Amino acid sequence: MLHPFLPVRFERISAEESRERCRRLLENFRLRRTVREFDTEAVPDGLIDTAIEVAGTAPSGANRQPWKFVVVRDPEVRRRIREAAEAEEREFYERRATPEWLADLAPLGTDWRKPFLESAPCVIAVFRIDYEPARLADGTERKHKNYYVGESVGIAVGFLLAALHVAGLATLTHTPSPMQFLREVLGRPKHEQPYMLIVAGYPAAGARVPDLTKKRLDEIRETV
Ligand code: IYR
Repeated sequence: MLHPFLPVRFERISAEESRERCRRLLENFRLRRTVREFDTEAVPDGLIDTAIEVAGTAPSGANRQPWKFVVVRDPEVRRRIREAAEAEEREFYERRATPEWLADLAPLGTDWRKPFLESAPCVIAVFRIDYEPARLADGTERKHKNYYVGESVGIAVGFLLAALHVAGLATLTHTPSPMQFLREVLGRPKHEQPYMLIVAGYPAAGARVPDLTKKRLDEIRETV
């Protein structure tokens, strides 16, 4: 069934205003850094929910919105997530990672220790939903498939990181691998698969970040 259609709400701005807004956004986004040392200071009330609402505006395959954002506040649950993540990460750094992978990570100074999973004020576990369980009229279970789930959830997480940055928070994307334990620890149903952990808060006093550069425009853009 076709949706009712509405006139698009669209603000038309001048070319100069367009360029100016985009330049400002670039300047602001150049300041976004992945932070790995967080202060324990709480984030403002309501902010995380609004940022998740921003993420929820992302486009998705057939508008199926195949995501779930679990805000983890319970300190005991945080402790269990840290414990399980560090166990996997230890395996990764000490056994699973290839020498090339470890060499690529070496400049970032990361290791298996993930204290921020307990100490940062905010941890959001993002789940992808590849299908929704549904029930047919005769009571039998079926799976209602979602589309382009990786792309859709990636865009939503991008929106979330952008919202948290614009809101003045530092963020970290963390993908302990494998991360099935998140489903169990957070009691999520089995059609929700762990996608990523997002840590957010304020940098710890004296927090430092590696002196990274991004590729220049002429390295990432081709014109035909
Ligand atoms: N998941 C590990 C390792 C790691 C992998 C990549 I690729 C990074 O860009 C950073 C870390 C960890 O979180 O330490």
